[in-house]
Amino acid sequence: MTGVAADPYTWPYDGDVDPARTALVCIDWQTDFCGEGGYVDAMGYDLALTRAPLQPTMRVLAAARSHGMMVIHTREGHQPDLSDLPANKRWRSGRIGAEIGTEGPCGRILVRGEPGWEIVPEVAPLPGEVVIDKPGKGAFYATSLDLVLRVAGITHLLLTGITTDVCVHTTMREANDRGYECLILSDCTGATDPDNHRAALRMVTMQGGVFGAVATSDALLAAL
Ligand code: C5J
Repeated sequence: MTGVAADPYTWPYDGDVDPARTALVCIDWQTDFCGEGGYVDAMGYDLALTRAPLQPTMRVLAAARSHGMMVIHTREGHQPDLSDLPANKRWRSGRIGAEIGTEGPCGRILVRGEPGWEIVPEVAPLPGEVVIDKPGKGAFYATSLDLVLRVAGITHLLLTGITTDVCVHTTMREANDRGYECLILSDCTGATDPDNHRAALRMVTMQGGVFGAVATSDALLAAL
């Protein structure tokens, strides 16, 4: 195994990819973000943008599993009584016609246990893989993710998921502040706006890699 050809440096900063210390994090691959009748669909965004990264993510997921890497899945969603839904988040979703907690074609929008909240079958968790349920955008806030990673000896993270500029970016920033060495996979992430996707990736590369580095799935697979 070698380092990954990435921007702005060969990742990771400290040598080669070590599968024992690296986890693949699959962020919010839920019907609500990439499926018909889900939250993103209800808001009127183009599902092709959030579905395009699915195929490359499937390849990376298979490779990570075959190398024995830890795989973490996350889901954004709220308790059925909406007790963990901030009033401003609810109000904002309502003003774009997709109020969290209301009924849609895939059940109640962004509510735990509803069909729309489930991870899509293409990248569904296998038994034994960790699934983190989060009420917010970042996967570290109000979850046990940091503890789970530290107990497993994980220091390096590979990030895939949707959306690049929201939950993936927030999680990458949270992880970076906690000292995790992060690589975001450019074709395994997608946003509801292509310019925001590009900008989010570019932000990572500033200041010598302010949040980590960016690579394609091909570059990662070549290194593995
Ligand atoms: C959003 C997410 N975009 N998973 N959530 O609200 O990025």
